[in-house]
Amino acid sequence: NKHGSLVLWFTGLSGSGKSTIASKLEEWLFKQGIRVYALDGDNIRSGLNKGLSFTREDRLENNRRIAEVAKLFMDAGMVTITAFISPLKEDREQAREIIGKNNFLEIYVNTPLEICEERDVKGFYEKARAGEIENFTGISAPYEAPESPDFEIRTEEESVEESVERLVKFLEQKMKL
Ligand code: GGZ
Repeated sequence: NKHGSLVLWFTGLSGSGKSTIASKLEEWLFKQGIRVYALDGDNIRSGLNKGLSFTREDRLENNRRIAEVAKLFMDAGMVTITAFISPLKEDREQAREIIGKNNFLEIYVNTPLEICEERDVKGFYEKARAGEIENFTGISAPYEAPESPDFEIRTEEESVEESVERLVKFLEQKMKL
């Protein structure tokens, strides 16, 4: 792999910790002088993908556009991190195909639904249980866990710092940072 030609595709439930870990990793890489950019809901769903809902069809389209944008950043020489639920295998397979399997690493943030629901940082799970949010992943819409992710993080078992440290070691092997 050419240095930097890589997409780290995070997947996991809402509230699993994807964005937190992704942004800490981004910060670490940036401080090392590595060109890196992270895509997440804040810069994609609020802009380019404004208008897409959470139906199956729109999620697939959301993830398709994210993969295309990630590919552009990758082509521009950045280590590119994406942090979206990307709930179905179909979503991740589509991304892998767009980006190219040699440049795509699937990072599974494996936080069980019970824990995400217990934390309920944004109060979405409570609302989803009450029927106030439709198609909520884990409650009223499916999440298919990756079967063989390139890297797995269990947030109940380690801290954000530990996860990032382990990820960095993994990346060092993968891309000779
Ligand atoms: C799941 C939803 C929903 C529904 C709004 N289902 O915790 P958050 O707030 O910040 O992360 C969730 C985010 C998920 O958007 P993605 O683009 O990552 O999803 S996907 O890949 O499936 O397209 C949550 C918020 O949006 N949110 N409604 N119904 N998450």
